[in-house]
This record gives sequence, C-alpha cells and structure tokens, in this order.
Amino acid sequence: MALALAAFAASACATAQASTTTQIAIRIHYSHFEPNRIEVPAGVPIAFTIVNDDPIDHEWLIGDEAFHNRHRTGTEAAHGARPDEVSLPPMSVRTTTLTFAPGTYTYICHFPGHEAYGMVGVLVAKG
Ligand SMILES: [Cu+2]
Repeated sequence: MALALAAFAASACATAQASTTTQIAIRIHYSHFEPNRIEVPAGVPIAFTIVNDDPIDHEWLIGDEAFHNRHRTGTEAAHGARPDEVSLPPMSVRTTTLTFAPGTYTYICHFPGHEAYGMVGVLVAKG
C-alpha cells in the first residue's frame, strides 16, 4: 500500500503541469502515516485525502520546523480552520488542499506521545 502510494506520488510529479491538481492519499493506521514520505511538485495545488482508520483521535499538521515547535508546546486541542492543520476523529476522512514552496516539510501528529511513537512523515516539494 505504501509503495503503491509512493509510486503514484512520483508519477503525479512528472505529469503535474500548470493548474493540474495533484491528488495524494494518506492513511493513518496503528498510529502511523502511510506513506510516511511523499514527493510533490512545488507551486501547484496538492489535494490531500487523509483517512483515519484508527479508533482514536489523530491530527495531521504539516509545516516547517518552526511550525512544529509551536505545536509541540501548543494547547489547541482541535484544528480545522487552517488547511495545514487537520483534526481527524476516529474512523474519519478529511480533505485539505495546500500549495507548497520548494522545500522539505514534515507532517506530524502532536497528540501526546504520538510523534515519539512514529507519527511523522516527510513531504518534499520539488520546484
Ligand atoms: Cu496521532
């Protein structure tokens, strides 16, 4: 599953031109993100569909190191108003669309203990 998604992301990278929206599917299962590494083209909208298959709450927050440092010490229990902060109740599906500048970003669940358990992924936006 993770391999297939990674291959899809790679092929989408080659075909995404101009206004094409790239679709990325992320599954949360046993408190891990699948896939945990994604490459996307920079400068075009990336539409994420995130599926929480677990019976517990998770969140999907994507950004740079400064962004995550804020969230590690943050007190917000729920997200939803910002496209880079997605709250995922048990067995839920959420969609969000983001456009990235070239660079490397991480997506992390900042619920207590989840990052340490391995709820971390890397997204590389190639310009
Ligand atoms: Cu989590």
